[in-house]
Parts: sequence; C-alpha cells; structure tokens
Amino acid sequence: MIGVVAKGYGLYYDVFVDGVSYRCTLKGKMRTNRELLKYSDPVAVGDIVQIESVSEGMGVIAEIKKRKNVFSRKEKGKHSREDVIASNLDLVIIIQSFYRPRLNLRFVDRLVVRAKMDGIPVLGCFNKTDLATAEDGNYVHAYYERSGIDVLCTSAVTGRGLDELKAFARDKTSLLVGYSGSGKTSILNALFPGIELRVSDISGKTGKGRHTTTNVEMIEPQKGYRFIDTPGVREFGLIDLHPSELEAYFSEFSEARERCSFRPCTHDHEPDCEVQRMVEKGKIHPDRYLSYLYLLASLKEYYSRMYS
Ligand SMILES: Nc1nc2c(ncn2[C@@H]2O[C@H](COP(=O)(O)OP(=O)(O)O)[C@@H](O)[C@H]2O)c(=O)[nH]1
Ligand SMILES: [Mg+2]
Ligand SMILES: [Zn+2]
Repeated sequence: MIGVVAKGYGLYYDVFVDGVSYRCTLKGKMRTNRELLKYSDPVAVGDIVQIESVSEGMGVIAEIKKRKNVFSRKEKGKHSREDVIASNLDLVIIIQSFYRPRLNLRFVDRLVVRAKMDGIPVLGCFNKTDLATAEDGNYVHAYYERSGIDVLCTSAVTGRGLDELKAFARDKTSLLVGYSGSGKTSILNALFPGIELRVSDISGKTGKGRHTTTNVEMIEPQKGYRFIDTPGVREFGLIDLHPSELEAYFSEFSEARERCSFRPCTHDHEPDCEVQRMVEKGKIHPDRYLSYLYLLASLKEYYSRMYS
C-alpha cells in the first residue's frame, strides 16, 4: 500500500492510507541506506511511502518515494546531518505574532530563503492582530510589498484573516513554521472547530510559548486540507548557501540587478549599485534590505571560516 507519513516517534511512524492510520516500523535495510544517511532521520513527515506486511493497523515501511522538495534545517558543524522538518510541500506558511512573542522579520526572511531554495511557495501569516495596531499591520505589508511573498494578517482570537488563510491552503499540503507561541496550533483549531489540538500557555517572562506540539505532525482536518504542525523553531540559521547566491532569493532586487555595474553584485559594497539606489529612493524597503545585509554577512562569515 502507498501512504503518507504523518508523524514520527523515533523508531516508528504513523502512516496515513486513505484516512486510516497505520503504525509502522522501518525495514532494516532502510536505516543503513547510504542516500538516507545524510539525514538525521531517514523518514520525514510528508514522505510518500510503500508499506508492506500490513495487519491490525501495523506495517513496515519498505520504500520511500523520491521527495519533490524538503523543508529542512542544517546546523553548523562538519558532520551535522540535515534535519528534514517535512517533505513534499505545496506551501510553507510562516506564522509570526506581532507580540508575545514579538515580531522578528529577519527570522521570517531566513525561513523564506530556505523555502525558496527548494522552490516552495511561501505565505507570511502575521498573527495576533488583536494585540497589534493598524501601523503594525501596515509595516509588515510595506516590508514585503515587492518581495513576491504573500502576506496575511490574522487573529486566532477574533477570526480575522482566517477565511483567506483557508483559501490559500485549499487542496494543498501546508507546513506551519514559526516560533513556539506564535499561534500555529491555535490557528488550526480556529480553522477547524472540533479538532481541539493542544495549545500552549505563554510563559509570562519571555512571551515565548512552551513546546506543546512535541513532534512534527500532519493532520487532515477536512477533505482538501492537509496541514503539518510543528513545534516551535527557536533558531534557524542558513549555512548551505553561498553568499553570492543569496540575492536571487530577494525578488525585489530582480529588476534592479540588471543595472548594477558589477555582475555578479552582492549589493553591499559595490559602487554604482542599482539596488542601493532603489533603497535610497524608497523602492526597496530599507529594513528588508538591512535584513538581506545581515544574512549576507552571516553567510560570508561562515564561508570564510569554513574555507580559510
Ligand atoms: N491574543 C491572541 N493570542 C493568541 C492568538 N493565537 C494564539 N494565541 C495564544 O498564544 C498562545 C500560544 O498559542 P499556540 O497555538 O500554542 O502557539 P504555537 O506554539 O505556535 O502552536 C496561546 O496562549 C494562545 O491562546 C491570537 O491570535 N491572539
Ligand atoms: Mg503548537
Ligand atoms: Zn548591486
């Protein structure tokens, strides 16, 4: 039978086949598969798998089909393996709250680059509008205006923006990522009354939520909707990208780059740079440009340490 991996528990995995869940182990030879050794776990949520020896709700994963994409994390360190958060995605929904925890668009931008590196469309979902002002919302819209990233402002409390969010997610497998406490699980609960997933309490001091969603988990709350909820990501570094490749992931630079004197141009120190001119003219948001510069600097630093 062919199914999709919905959750992993270390040594076994839940696999959905036509809405029925099977608890599966991994066939022995798969654990030592060379191809899969570069990952911290050979199986990821979202993987399409062939299961065999099926009886009484149990089975064995015998094959993992080729992934069309992955949303993954790779940490610093030579031997660190790639941590695949989920695979075979149609949409990455980055959830951030305006407050508790506080907005951090540089963090969002790193997640955006990661998704785009695998060609996955991104939706920026800015939650807890009930705690925010109209200016907060305007700022986020202005920041991403020419980025090619869709932006939605939502509230799981008032229901604002949820119909639009649902429309975006229709007929897709969507990954929800963002800080713990930003409202990922609450949004799912508000979109699909009755599913009652567990929501975290926010700890008073930091405004960061506790990790209530402990595993990455796929749910199919309604026909046509497949969501993958994740525990919060706190840190999200980018390392497996050469500094010169970064600018291609900032769509607002695309029409300008043709008119830069230097090619390739990283748009930070080069003279006669059209991107810098567009920032000065207000056609590229200065904070978004700054976010690019920070990311560029961190990639440069990483590469100079690795290869010096
Ligand atoms: N005021 C407000 N609180 C929210 C909203 N969405 C979620 N919360 C609260 O934020 C906390 C964390 O929510 P949760 O869904 O567990 O976040 P997750 O860690 O991203 O899944 C909970 O106390 C929720 O009640 C919202 O839109 N507005
Ligand atoms: Mg959660
Ligand atoms: Zn330039």
